[in-house]
Amino acid sequence: MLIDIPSELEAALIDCSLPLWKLDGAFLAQSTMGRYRAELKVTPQFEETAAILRHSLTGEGGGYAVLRLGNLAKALGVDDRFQRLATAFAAEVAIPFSPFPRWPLWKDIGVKVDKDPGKSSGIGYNAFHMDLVNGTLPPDYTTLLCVRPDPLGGGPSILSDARAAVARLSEDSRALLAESAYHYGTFFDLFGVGEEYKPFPILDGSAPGEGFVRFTAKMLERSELGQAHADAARELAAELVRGQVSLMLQPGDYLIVNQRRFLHGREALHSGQEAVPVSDRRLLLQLFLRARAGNGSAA
Ligand SMILES: O=C(O)CCC(=O)C(=O)O
Ligand SMILES: [Fe+2]
Repeated sequence: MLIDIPSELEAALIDCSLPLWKLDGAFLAQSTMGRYRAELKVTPQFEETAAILRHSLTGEGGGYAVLRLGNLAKALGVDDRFQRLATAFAAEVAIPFSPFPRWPLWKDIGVKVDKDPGKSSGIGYNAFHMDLVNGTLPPDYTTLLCVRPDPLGGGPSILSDARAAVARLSEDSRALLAESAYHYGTFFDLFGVGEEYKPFPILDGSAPGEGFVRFTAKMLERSELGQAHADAARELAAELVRGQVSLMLQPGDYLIVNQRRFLHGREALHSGQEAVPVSDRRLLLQLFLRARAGNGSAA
């Protein structure tokens, strides 16, 4: 769902200046969230906009949202003040945190022509996945703030309803996906996402909206899997593609994905990235969110 910021709210947000944020370990400090909330709740239509955002992420049939902050990005530039506003909107959904202790709260995803093309910051097709898939407690939300789209016009984001894709599979395939037969990637030096989960089941029997469809199509190429389990995972990957929506993030667009409902990925960037100066290439900023206690898994 695309969410526009009402123009009176935009005007008020351009005038308001949020303080620097503080971290409490890996998490955005409670004091910062309180301060941001106090500053923003008095702006016109902020509460309504935040409620629409939460509903589009956790309401019936929901699971992702694009908050269109492009006018704010234009007015403020995409540096600190703008990032504080995006952080404040994120904090209306759940608690911002960084699983990577050595990196700042927001992590750059640029474009690297020599990286594995199918991984984060690579130039190729980034297949359907959830972020931090191999932690026992992946982030409830992953969020991507678009600073610059691909100047050559490639790289639309792709999203797919994971439960809906699973529901279209045969019972036999679902039974295979429920076995602890899957693994992906390495796990070290991570905060706030539990322990390494290896091997893991893709389906854990949890109710819709709880638990995760713990999946990354990247494991089809990069992990050794048994034949039958790999085939079932390939069927799921195909169903995710069948059900996908794709959208091109514009400057200032803020994509928020409820990882308990939707999986995400990205189509390949346009060919010819080598010729684009690094400072002109596509740039996203990534932030993860943990649902507040008591909100259970849903919000
Ligand atoms: O580049 C993108 O749009 C998506 C990147 C992504 O999903 C990731 O780095 O986890
Ligand atoms: Fe991702």
